[in-house]
Amino acid sequence: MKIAIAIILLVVFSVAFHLVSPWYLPPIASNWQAIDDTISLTFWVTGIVFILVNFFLAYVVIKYRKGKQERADYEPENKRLEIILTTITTIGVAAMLAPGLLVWDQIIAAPEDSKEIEVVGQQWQWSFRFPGDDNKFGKVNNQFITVANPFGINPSDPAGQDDLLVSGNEVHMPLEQPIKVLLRSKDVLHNFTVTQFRVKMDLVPGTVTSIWFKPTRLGSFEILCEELCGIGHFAMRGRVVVDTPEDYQTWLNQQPTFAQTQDFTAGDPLKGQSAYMICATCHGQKGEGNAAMNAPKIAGMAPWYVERQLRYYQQGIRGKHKDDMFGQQMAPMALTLSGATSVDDVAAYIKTLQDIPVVETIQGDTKRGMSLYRTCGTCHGATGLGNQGLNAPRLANQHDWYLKRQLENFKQGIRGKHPHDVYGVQMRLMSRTLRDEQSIMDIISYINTL
Ligand code: HEC
Ligand code: HEC
Ligand SMILES: [Cu+2]
Repeated sequence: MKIAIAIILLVVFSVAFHLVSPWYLPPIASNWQAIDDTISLTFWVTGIVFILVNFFLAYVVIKYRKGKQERADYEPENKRLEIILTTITTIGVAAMLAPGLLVWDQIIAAPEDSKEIEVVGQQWQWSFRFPGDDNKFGKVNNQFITVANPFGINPSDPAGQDDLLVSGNEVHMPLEQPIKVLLRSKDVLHNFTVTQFRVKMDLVPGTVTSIWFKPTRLGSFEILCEELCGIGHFAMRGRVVVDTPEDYQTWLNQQPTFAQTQDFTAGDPLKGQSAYMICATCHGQKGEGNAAMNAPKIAGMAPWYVERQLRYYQQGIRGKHKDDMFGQQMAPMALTLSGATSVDDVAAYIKTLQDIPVVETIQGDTKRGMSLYRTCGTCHGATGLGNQGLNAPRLANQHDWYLKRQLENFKQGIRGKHPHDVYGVQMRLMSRTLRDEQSIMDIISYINTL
């Protein structure tokens, strides 16, 4: 009797839980209602079977309760029962799977008028390529991948010159336009998932996979990598912003073509030198940093990182948070660089500054820090020299009080929380792996040795 009651309660609780559970699909934002329908259908079929079979079991347990001495009949063959059960099961399974085949048929056939967008995955970020005016993607090959050509576009293919390149985890798409995404991986298996679009497809190194959808709702949706692709896997997130066609076109027009990214003219250090005068009041004549002014060392910093931070400060992506006391001092300074090339110029000047050793102020358990740093090294480099390909700046030979503050700021969401801070967000997620103050001290004491 107890068992029968337990089975009935199990069914009642399971059904009730399913009805009130908040963990259900988020509201759909694409044409794939058919996916939701097949999921519901599966729930209905398996749910009905679950309820019937368990109630039947409970019924049998109650009805045929007998004393301890009774023995059950042994009846291994029952042709009639077997035919009935096999037929019902077959119908149930077919009802569950056949509609899925019809949906799959639609999934693999992108409509004629789809726009193609290439999505490139790498440990642990997303980038995107549009075919440009000629509507044709340039040929790519991993052998062409360099820091200056991260997509690996063949420089001698004319079709590639006008390809529009979007690096930095956020892509825009027009509303009500069928999109076919071509998926390519530079290193290991990844998986492109946008829950609200109900799409999910692997990126396989060495081949191009694809999936299509039509965004049906304006908004900003998270791209997740749903393939365990290494230590930073959970930080491999991006965004799709669904725009009106006009907003989309405006955004697209701002993206650089491949030819433009190759036509990179470095800033002019001479012009940068005069702009640097004002920076020197806090960061020092030689860029050595100044603890009294809370200003980090900038000598030895890579131009790409300096440029990005200065633009972040200018655009209010960094240094805007109300608790970011020190960032708020820096932000107006970035705005003094107002000319079209001033940011590049000052970064070029900073590049000419000799690196100077810093003085340690933080003590911790260096050995523990070393094992904690292993994760960090996958992006920032084993010796902390930074990695442009992964957008991770140099950490070695930076003032330790500055590093500590940044880690705390990331942890508290003072830095890296702005919706457009696509690089900071990765670091914000990573900073959470440092549980407490002691871990921060230990890791920094190890970085001091690099
Ligand atoms: C009023 C003092 C002050 C002046 C002047 C100033 N900065 Fe800063 N700067 C700071 C402070 C403080 C920070 C650290 C902010 C933080 O802790 O988040 C900073 C941070 C930076 C960073 C980010 C470093 C990193 O590792 O992320 C860069 C790059 C930078 N400054 C460049 C410049 C340049 C270029 C100029 C001149 C145009 C300049 N700063 C002028 C105070 C100043
Ligand atoms: C997934 C790659 C990745 C990993 C792993 C990673 N970081 Fe970062 N880190 C970044 C990126 C990208 C930035 C630059 C963010 C920006 O541009 O605002 C950054 C910035 C930083 C900064 C700020 C530097 C400055 O000059 O302002 C510090 C400090 C830092 N990371 C420390 C660490 C530590 C410590 C770990 C290990 C717990 C770690 N990072 C792990 C990607 C990573
Ligand atoms: Cu991944």
